[in-house]
Amino acid sequence: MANIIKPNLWNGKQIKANEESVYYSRRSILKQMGLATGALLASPMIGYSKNKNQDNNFTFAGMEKCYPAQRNEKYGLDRPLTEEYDATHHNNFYEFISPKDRNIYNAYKYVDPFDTREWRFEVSGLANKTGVYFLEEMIKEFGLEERTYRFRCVERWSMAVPWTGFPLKKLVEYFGPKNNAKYIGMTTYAEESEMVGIKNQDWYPWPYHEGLRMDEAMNELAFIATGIYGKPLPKQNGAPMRLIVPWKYGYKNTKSIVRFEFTNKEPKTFWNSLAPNEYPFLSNIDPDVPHPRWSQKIERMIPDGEPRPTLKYNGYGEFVGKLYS
Ligand SMILES: Nc1nc2c(c(=O)[nH]1)N[C@H]1C(S)=C(S)[C@@H](COP(=O)(O)O)O[C@H]1N2
Ligand SMILES: [Mo]
Repeated sequence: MANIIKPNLWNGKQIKANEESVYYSRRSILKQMGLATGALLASPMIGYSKNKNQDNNFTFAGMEKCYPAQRNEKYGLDRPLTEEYDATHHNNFYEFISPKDRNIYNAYKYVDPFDTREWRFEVSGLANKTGVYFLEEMIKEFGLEERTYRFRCVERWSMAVPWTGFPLKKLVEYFGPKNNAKYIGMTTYAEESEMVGIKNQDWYPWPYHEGLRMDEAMNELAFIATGIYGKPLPKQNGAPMRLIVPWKYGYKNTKSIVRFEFTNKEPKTFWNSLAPNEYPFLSNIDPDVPHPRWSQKIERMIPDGEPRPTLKYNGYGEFVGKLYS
């Protein structure tokens, strides 16, 4: 809990791990530490203050030159792209559900307080490199490409969008999982003063958390998106970095990631802990495996609800089928 070292972006990749308190929710960090009260919060560990009067979006010098990134044509679509407006104004992001709004998909209306500047994330567990890292460094290290993927929510709505980002494989290899690392867990930012849904829905097991098997994370399709439609991600789509695994149901696609944890045990997941029989760990898209409360044979494209037959692995069997044989 000692001093915060103001990080120097280009001088050494790693900064003090105790800076994690800067981006974890006060609550969750206290929970992790087993503390009941906020006594510690007066300490300098939250001294890295952000000026709330500025534009609070993730950015860095030169970021505009990264977008739009070149499209990787290997990943084509069988349908037209969803309109940008629809993909960015119909979102599932429980951290931004307002009790005053009857439409739970209106996250875009509530994201302004979400501060994504100088985004950093923690890497922990069974890896050669651990600590706190800046997203800016990762973008510069890995470069960016664009991919068009289909996307399918378990509730049956679907879309087709161009994501910008880098393969998750690059990130995994950069941190170097140890031989006994069999899974990677991912955790979303959680700060109740910035996220109306956390403040008002305290029965959920915040922060949002998900995970993949290591062989899934290393599959060429698994992608960390930093952008959409040739621009940086809007907050409601999971700015500034989120997972995209297009052969799995939407809830596996963790938004606004602040931690990757390499483990030898299957990570617990947010929806699985709420309804284990409805949201299994793998959650691969499959028309022949109904959700306990509805069929998965058909999906409906936003915004008009045009029906399409659901495809096994969302049509990505040639890439991921071998993982499950
Ligand atoms: N942190 C977090 N990540 C999340 C969610 C969420 O509520 N919180 N919702 C998931 C679900 S159910 C879906 S369908 C997708 C929606 O992504 P989109 O809003 O970019 O379309 O995000 C997923 N990632
Ligand atoms: Mo979803």
